Amino acid sequence: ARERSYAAVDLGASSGRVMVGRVGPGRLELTQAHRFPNRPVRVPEGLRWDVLGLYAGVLAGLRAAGPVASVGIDSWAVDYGLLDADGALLGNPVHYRDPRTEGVAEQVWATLPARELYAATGLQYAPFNTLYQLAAARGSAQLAQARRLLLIPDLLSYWLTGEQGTELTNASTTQLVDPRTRDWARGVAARLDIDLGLFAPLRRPGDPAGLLRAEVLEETGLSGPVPVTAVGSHDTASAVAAVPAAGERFAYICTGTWSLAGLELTAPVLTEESRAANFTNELGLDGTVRYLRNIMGLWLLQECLRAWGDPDLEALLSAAAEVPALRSVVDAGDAAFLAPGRMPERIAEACRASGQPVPATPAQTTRCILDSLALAHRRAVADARRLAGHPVDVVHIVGGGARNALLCRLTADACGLPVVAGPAEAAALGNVLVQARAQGLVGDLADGRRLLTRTQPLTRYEPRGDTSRWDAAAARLALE
Ligand code: LFR
Repeated sequence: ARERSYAAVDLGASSGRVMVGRVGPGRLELTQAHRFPNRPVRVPEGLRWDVLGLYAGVLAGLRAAGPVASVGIDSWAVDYGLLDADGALLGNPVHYRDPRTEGVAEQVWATLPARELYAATGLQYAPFNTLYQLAAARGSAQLAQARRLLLIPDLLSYWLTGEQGTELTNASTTQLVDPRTRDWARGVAARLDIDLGLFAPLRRPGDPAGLLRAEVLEETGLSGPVPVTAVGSHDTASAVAAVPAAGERFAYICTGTWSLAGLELTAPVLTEESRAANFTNELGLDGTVRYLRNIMGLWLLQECLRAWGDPDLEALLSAAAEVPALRSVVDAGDAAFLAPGRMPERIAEACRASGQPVPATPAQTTRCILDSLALAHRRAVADARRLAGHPVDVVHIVGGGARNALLCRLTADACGLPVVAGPAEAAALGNVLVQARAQGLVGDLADGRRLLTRTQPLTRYEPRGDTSRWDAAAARLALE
């Protein structure tokens, strides 16, 4: 039987990992080769990614992975490194939570109204879309010197191979791509005076992205040639590719630092109503559109844990399960929670401002966060269904939050729909599947999903009770 191993580099906002996926007929097995922290660093000029540290982690991971038939890289979206005319990195990539984009969108909209921008790109408003980051950087010494812009996975891929490209699923998060043509939105770039020549040519998931350089082979102990394959390099694109769904009547929630909740569609929804609901049309595999909304996600809890000095999570979640349900909820979609710091206080303030009981203990705050996330999940799934006119029978939760039984159970209850939880390592699995497919070991998206269903442990949560309590809680936030 033909079996091969693939290295999936998956970089998240708080950690990176190199996973090894073993693929063969009826077989898909993932093991972790290496995991390393991703710690953003605050320097006088702002919040930055330690991208050299990440690259070092990738090299260490490839060494630990051992012989592989190919390497694929995915990471969070929108951020980039700038290269000078010699191909050298100019400065540390800016973190999307850096406040430099505050108020920038309004300036952009003065030139290109938000409605037109949405109609042309289908991208939700987020202050950190690459488009706004570039507008914020306008006039900076660094941008003036830049000859090339590479999104984070493309930058690492360049360092591994010496070859440059712009992978499409991640490019779609720049707000410079037209989701109908799946090509650059040249009109948008021209109106905003953004030089598309900064970007390397587009690549599609499955395209070859070069071979590991000789120095990389030496440093990792691998023997070449080892190809790098473009995957869905946006982690959410890889995660959606690994949603173990059958058919089309499903919604998904990719959970981690963010919750990305929505649908897989075959065409973008570019209506004004969709813009008002802040739904995005990011690009997925095989001509699909990831129609979804960004919800603050477990970031709210991660930031609280950091503030509380990292207490034991399991104990905290059991205590949170005992706290009465829906005592107080916050709007987990609110961009007010974007910046790091003082999270327990900010949540308390939001509860006070909406006239609800103020959570007083970590368990109460945790319960407030999980109830609020479930409520935001429910709202996103309901809005997506309505706006896209797409039926949903089941909600898939993939990513790290699939391990959080309380969150999955509350989401099932809030949605009034069954939740299928897993796989937790969806992004890495989607990454592996695209590489295996490029080498003919698996078939199309549906084939990969069948393989996932057969090989990955999944947990099903049936909704309990009716959703009226959730309707009442939503009413408190005056969002529905
Ligand atoms: C999730 C994610 C989201 C994107 C956010 C910022 O990891 O990629 O899809 O909106 O990070 O890049």
